[in-house]
Amino acid sequence: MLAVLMLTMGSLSCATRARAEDGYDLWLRYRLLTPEQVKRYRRHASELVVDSFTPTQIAIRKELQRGLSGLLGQNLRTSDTVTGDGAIIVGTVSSSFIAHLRLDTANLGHDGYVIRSVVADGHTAIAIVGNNDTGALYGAFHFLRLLQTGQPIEHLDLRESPQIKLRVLDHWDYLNGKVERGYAGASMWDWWKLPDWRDPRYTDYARANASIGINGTVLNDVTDGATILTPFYLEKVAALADVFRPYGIRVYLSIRFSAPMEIGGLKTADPLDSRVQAWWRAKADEIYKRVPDFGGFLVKANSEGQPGPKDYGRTHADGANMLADVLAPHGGVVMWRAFVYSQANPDDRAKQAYNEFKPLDGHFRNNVLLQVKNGPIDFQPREPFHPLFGAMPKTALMMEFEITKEYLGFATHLVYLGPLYEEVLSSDTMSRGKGSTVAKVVDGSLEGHSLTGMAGDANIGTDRDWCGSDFNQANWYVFGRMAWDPTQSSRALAEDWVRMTFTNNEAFVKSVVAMMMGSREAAVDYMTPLGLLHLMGPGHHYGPAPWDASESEADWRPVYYHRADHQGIGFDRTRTGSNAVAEYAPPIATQFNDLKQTPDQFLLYFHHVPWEYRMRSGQTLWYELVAHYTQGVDDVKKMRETWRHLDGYIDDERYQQVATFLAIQEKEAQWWRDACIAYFQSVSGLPLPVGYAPPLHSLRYYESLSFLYVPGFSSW
Ligand code: GCW
Repeated sequence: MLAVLMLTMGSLSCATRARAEDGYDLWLRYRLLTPEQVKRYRRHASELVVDSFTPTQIAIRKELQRGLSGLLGQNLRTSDTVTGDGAIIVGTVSSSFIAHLRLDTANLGHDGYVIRSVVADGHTAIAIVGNNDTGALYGAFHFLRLLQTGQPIEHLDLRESPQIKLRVLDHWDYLNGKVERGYAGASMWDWWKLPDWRDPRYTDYARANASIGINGTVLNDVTDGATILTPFYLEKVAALADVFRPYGIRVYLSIRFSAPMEIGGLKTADPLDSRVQAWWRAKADEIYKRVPDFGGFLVKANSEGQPGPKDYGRTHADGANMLADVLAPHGGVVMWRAFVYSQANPDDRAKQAYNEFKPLDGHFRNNVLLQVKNGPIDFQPREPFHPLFGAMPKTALMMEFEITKEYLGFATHLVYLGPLYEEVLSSDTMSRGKGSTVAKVVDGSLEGHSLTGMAGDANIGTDRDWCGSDFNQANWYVFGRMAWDPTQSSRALAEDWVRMTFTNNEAFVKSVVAMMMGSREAAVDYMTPLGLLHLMGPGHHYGPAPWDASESEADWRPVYYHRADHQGIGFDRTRTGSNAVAEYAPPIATQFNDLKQTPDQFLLYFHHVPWEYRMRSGQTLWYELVAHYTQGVDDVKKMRETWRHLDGYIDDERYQQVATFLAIQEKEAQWWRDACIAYFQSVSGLPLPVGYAPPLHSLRYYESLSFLYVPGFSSW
């Protein structure tokens, strides 16, 4: 009888555990560690010593208690003095209790922290000391991470401070609940029930962000309109800000430049008009009354149909500065987007943002950040770094990465973006000689800026797993960690994430990290190899459509970008072409201008190349193109194979979903390869290289596919 009961209990607890593994806990799972680890760590985690009761300190306590009780299976007692060996002491440099430990906390930096093994009142202890409360919170999460990833904690001497000041998620969420380019359900913000109902999910969102150092959130889409600035909504915004504040997260809003007309009854939004200025001043005052630590505004102006200062013959600087002036007295900033191009302008789209903004260098107020996408076009699987990095030394440039996989397979494709971020950040702009990396522009060290920032367009929604898939969580994670320190290795961050999200099992970690690290290159290969880009379906951006010319605007059409004809393929951006190369520092311009020196990965971005051109490999371009497309599909097959061997290492639910998503990815990779090869072959007129399988279907079949209600497309 007892045996039966135990069996039932066993399977029950198994079932409960399995049910809980729905991805909701992200990388903060805090599941019980192995018995050896528990034994090793428990000696250093017997009590929690705290001496302050600010909301952030309370959050720290809760997190440590939650984390340590989960990981070590024991509840921590809390006290205000050290009573024995193994205390964890948490506080800030300003606490007298901490001062007593005499730690070196000089120059810790805003939000920095130390984690040190110390002797306190004759007992061994670990001190987690922040420069301020938020720093202590970051330190607490770091400490938990050490345990989660199985690190030794016997002799700790860690010191960290963020290299970038504003580490921000941009939500492309509309007040109607939709998320532009969102593949993880609806908007998390339940505007209708706010401000009264504060979904506990908001707190978990804040915890997750704080655990990776994110300290800002833009709540609404850059094209959301002006309604968010009405009192009805500002009250709701204030409620969210209250939830996030203890976690060191400030709220920002996207604003519409024409708001004074839309909700203010004015006839103009001209930034030099005194009534317009007064309207914005009053609006800013009103916001700060409700949200004293409000971060500021994000603005998409004169871009893709949005209103802006140019409607009144003013410059982007006029517009940004007007807003900056009303925010400055409150300590707010303007994040002004450089994603600007105009269909009326026949010039190469890749050049337009540079042409528009470079002359404005030195014209922006010092609380303006110019938010520049990582590449000159639009978050494609691969682009060279944006030429504005390094070209505007007198302006604070912040990086904008896309975390949501608009162009990289939506929710289902496993594409780890760490290598993409790392590739861009480590690119050398050469603007001040060798070593002038994009990371150094963004962290302010190259040009001496103290206002610095990195934004990520979020991939978060109401899906139980937040991001639409387990592996998409890694992209949120790696964004936050890289925004903290843009020189980190995406491999090391992938490893942390795998350990925290799945298991510390070495075989599993090794295989999965390798799979993640290769996944972005695989996607580049099966979608847009050799410097191609923008080959996706119109509007919704789902699937391949290199033939498509249906979009109303030339530079929304794939044919604009690949320029394939009977002779060759690629966009000539050399000095004899559009001369986009000239926007890079001279050594880079010279390199990209020369077909022979251009790396294969950017070849067709900078050059129009004959199909029969001999590549470095000795093969023709046509051969290489087919080979890359095929390689991409083969890589996904290998990813599936890797995953097949990992059955049993983790819970069944997450395992099965990943397995199924990989199957979808393989199907869609094959589709991308076949559709692109079928199309390019119809243009090149060349036979398929020997040994390469023909597309599964005819070109006409691929061209006939059309899709309704694709997720993430706001125009349905
Ligand atoms: O990548 C494109 C997207 C748009 C987006 C725009 C932008 C917010 O397709 O959906 O709009 O960029 O960044 O402004």
